[in-house]
Amino acid sequence: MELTHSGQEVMNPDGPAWVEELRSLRKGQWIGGNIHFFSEVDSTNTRAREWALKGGGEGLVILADAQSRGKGRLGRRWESPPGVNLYASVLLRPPIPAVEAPQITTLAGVAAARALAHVSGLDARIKWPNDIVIHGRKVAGILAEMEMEGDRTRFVILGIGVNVNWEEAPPDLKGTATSLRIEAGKEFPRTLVADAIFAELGNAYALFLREGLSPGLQEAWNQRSWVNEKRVTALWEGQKMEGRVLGLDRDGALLLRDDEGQIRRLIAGEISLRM
Ligand code: BT5
Repeated sequence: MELTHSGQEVMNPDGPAWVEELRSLRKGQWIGGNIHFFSEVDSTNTRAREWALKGGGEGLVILADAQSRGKGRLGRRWESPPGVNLYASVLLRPPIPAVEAPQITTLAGVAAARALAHVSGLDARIKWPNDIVIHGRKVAGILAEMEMEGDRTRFVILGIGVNVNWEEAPPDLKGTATSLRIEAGKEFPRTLVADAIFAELGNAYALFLREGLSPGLQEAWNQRSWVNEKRVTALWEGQKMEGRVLGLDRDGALLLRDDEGQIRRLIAGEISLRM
């Protein structure tokens, strides 16, 4: 569905019943204890960044019913129709070096996959680096945008989009996108999906702050990975390589064994499965 950008941003201080319910579930909690809701916004990440620059506190959430310019990575678009899905951005202020900030995507992947599996009973998995897939199709995407201060992380805006009750994906995404509803054949309350994601995120983030990308978190990621053991083509900075995925290493890089038996580390980029 294409949303026409009205040029108007509709801030809704109370929000519909599902948002009110979410607020009461998250009351006093780290992630989502403070939720700003918009019926329509350009991008929750953009709004969250503005709050961050104005001194917003850690755990602040910007939530929207629809986005007119939902963002994916590298200038891509995130389809964000009203009334069905979840679009949320969480403000985090981890006291970590900037080089470690990409690890936030790793912990968010674990949290989102766990939450979606828990709520739906479906086998939600992480497709490196930032997709959550069910039966190989994308049900959620993560966009972590960070702001640096010297070599430290000033803040991270963690955006999560989940296709919850989409009846069907638009034609161009039909083969690659799905929703909880499509996979389970029933609707799910957005309140519960959001609550589960914020709760899992709080747990994974707390562990990360204590121990960094610990063996426990690495193991949790590997267990939920969709790509481990699979043959993939990886693209990074115009370079292409093929190999079998071994899993995530201690720094959050993906390890591949290429056809010559060499172990390669991928720290960014895209992978696609080879059938
Ligand atoms: C992502 O980018 O997967 C990150 C998506 C993050 C969206 C959230 S919503 C809340 C917050 N506010 C924002 O503005 N963004 C975040 P990437 O890996 O670049 O994937 C984008 C690609 O996924 C597109 O080029 C499409 O092919 C596909 N796509 C677009 N919309 C989709 C959807 N709703 N479901 C599944 N796939 C989609």
